[in-house]
Amino acid sequence: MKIDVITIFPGILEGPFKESMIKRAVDQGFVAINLVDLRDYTHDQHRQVDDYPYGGGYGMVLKPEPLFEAVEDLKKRSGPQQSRVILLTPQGKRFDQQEARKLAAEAHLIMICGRYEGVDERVRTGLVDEEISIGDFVLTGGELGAAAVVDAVVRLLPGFLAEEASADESFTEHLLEYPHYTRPADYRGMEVPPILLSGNHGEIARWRRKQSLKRTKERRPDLLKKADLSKTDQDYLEEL
Ligand code: 9D3
Repeated sequence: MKIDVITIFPGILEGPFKESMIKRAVDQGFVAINLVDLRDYTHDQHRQVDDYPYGGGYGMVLKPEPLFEAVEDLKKRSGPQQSRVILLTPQGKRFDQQEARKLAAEAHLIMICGRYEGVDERVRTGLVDEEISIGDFVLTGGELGAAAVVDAVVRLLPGFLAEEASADESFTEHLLEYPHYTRPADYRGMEVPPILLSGNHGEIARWRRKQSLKRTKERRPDLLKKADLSKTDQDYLEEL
């Protein structure tokens, strides 16, 4: 997979992609992540990427020409494979795991990070395939949105995550995690639940499932509607 991220602040994204899991995915060749400075696609002396809004009003708008030229150039460079162009914007569809799975199946993503008051409308209508928001809060630009989306997508690339981890994930999807413990068994009087020390793997699995269900009901009851629940699961939720 190839991911191009178009931004006027490539520095914001240099850190996130050069650490930990994403670095490993890049080093192992699962993905190539390319930070593209939008100013490299300007032609004027001031490398101007934004301008005043027609009709007046507050703030600046990203100009269409550098964005069109950048996307056209990146598509040409990536060759015959299909490219999906994504604009990170507060007006986009809320990003979720289902969307991450869809994007992980693409060969080439071009992500455009919005800034200022927004982008010229012709970019949305004539260049962008899909608009994504990462949630209902206000960021200063799309860069951290792009970082979140890239992170969620790259960990899903085939072969990257351990098989057992992804199998586990499909089983527990739409449920919150059970509590985790490691040594010591007693830390300042806070003890690990004895069941986890019992060695009884059947009992442990049942306890963990119940904890997941309980936690989800308490904190994210909205998720339970989507979860794949057995009769035993449903009986336990009734009991709570
Ligand atoms: C103060 C400007 N706002 C007027 C109502 C609109 C606005 C434009 C651009 C608000 C924020 C931004 C910058 N944010 C993003 O580009 C962004 C974002 C976000 O703010 N929240 C969640 N997801 C995303 S993805 C891109």
